[in-house]
Amino acid sequence: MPSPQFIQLHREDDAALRQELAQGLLGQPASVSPKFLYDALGSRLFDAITELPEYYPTRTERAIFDAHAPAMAALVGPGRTLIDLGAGSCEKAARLFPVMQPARYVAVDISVDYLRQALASLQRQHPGVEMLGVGADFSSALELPREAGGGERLLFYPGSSIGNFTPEAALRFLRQARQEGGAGGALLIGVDLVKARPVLELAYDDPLQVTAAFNLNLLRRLNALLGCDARLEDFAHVALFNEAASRIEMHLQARRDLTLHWPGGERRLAAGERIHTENSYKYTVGGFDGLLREAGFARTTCWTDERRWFAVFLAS
Ligand code: AVJ
Repeated sequence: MPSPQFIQLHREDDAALRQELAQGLLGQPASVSPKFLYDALGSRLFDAITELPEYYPTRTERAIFDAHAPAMAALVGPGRTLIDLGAGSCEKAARLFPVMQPARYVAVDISVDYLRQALASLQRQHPGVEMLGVGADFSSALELPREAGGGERLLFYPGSSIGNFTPEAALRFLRQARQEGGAGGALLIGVDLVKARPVLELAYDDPLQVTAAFNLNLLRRLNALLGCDARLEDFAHVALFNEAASRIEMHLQARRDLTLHWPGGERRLAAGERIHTENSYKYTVGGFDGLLREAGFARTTCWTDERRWFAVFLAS
């Protein structure tokens, strides 16, 4: 019985994380990186978000894969090294295995610990596929370890995670993806599309308030990591579609004048002032196709759902 291998690349230490958090809080406007949303509780809250009727991206993307995976596989061909960026539970990639028939599976996520269980059970179901778990943060730079191996690579980046990048950073990321793919490499990527404001805003401000809890959880992380004294009841969840920038923005808005304190610093917030916590960019099919070409991909194919709410691109 083969068993998956694991490696953890350089991990940011606590001092660096504290420094990053303090710098964000002192910014104008104050901000906290969305990467801090995903501790154990935050990851569970995100999983709950994907079950909400208002949060359409996950199920729309799944329907696109269910309908078109055979066509995608026909273009990609079997025997690839499938590199899953932000693998989490590995569930999305696992659904592609029967039709894509990869020779190797490399699951990358921030924490290698999160990958151990998922990969071990996936290995039992697919003993013929070589598996590797990589702990790495590719939010600033996409660099795969040598152990990821050669062979024809298929980079898999579902879920519209690319939406967290500014378009400039997204272009940089896509260029790196093209380089990491090498000659004959391909990228399979999910992208959320521009649509009517009420649909977008409800997806990020649901009536059950799960997204509000997901956002407010950042304050618990600030308190735990930075030793901050934020009170969750002092903040309101705000999600709005910034049409000019084509992005959903999430903020934590102060309900009253207050001051956040932490060892070595403080930040005053007036009532109504916000901490910017996330951007989720929305693309048009033409706009994202242009970005892929600018990044050096010569061939692109795109599949969408009937309402054209979400798109999956295959680029090579
Ligand atoms: C995981 C970045 C794709 O932007 O839709 C969901 C995160 N934030 N609800 C997204 C998120 C609020 C999600 N991504």
